[in-house]
Amino acid sequence: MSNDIYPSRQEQTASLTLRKDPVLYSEKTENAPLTANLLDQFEEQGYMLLADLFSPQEVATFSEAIKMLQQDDAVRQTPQAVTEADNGLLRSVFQIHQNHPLFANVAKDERITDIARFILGGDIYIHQSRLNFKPGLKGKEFYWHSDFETWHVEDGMPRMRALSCSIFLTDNNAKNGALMLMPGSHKEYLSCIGETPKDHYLQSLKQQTFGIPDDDSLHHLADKYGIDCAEAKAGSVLFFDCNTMHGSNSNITPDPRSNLFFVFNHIDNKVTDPFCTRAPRPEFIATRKNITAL
Ligand code: 6CS
Ligand code: FE
Repeated sequence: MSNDIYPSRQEQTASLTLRKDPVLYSEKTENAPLTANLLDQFEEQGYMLLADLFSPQEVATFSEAIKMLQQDDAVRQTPQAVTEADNGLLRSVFQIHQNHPLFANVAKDERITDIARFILGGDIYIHQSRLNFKPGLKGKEFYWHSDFETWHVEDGMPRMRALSCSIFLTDNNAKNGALMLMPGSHKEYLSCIGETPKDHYLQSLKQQTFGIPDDDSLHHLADKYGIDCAEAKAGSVLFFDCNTMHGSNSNITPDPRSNLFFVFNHIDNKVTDPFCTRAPRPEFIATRKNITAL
């Protein structure tokens, strides 16, 4: 691919190269919406966890809304819904910032957008939004990956200037499948082996088998950076860089784990043609047409 500074899924061997983009796109001044300590954390580890950003009342409202979605058979029939391969339970619902008034408002909430704008250094829009459900006893894992690798290859996101904001709708802990992250892994780019299959998203959003790191590279990264677990109460918010290596275990505890995700991308980093030979993924997974700055 021409002009591809982050090639992946093109070779038979994996390669680890240095990140070519900043992590923090603003100066750490006194006017920053976060303390220098938190900004350092984000820059060095590739994530930060902010406890109790949303109140218990707000979390209760969100929980009511997700219960309705989970109980609604019509939701499961929409293209935006991703169900588990084996039990048909709802795994994710995409594009909720467009299709759900309550969550559309959360997407614009300045408690999160001010932070995203600061880290990414200017105007932002939503590249992707989704709810991820991991119901008690039945919730399935998300295998290790860098989001940027997928967004670059399959969506055509040119540079690392995006981040995920995960709002915890239930308590997240090591037992119920909280997100695990490798602190510092965002500073290196790991290319993956193998080509992208046609209509890959129909499979990958249920269980990803292409665009995942090879075993040797994961051993290497885990030895080098270690693995942290984002444990916090409902209402807390995890911000993580688009290239931080992360994944999560299944949930065999009785307690559900539900999280709301917004992916903010800088307005100058809009997606182009994908960096693979496949057609772009649908708008409900990767915003291409409906780009409005928040
Ligand atoms: O393919 C994607 O865009 C998504 N897949 C994963 C496993 N994480 C990020 C994103 O939702
Ligand atoms: Fe991810």
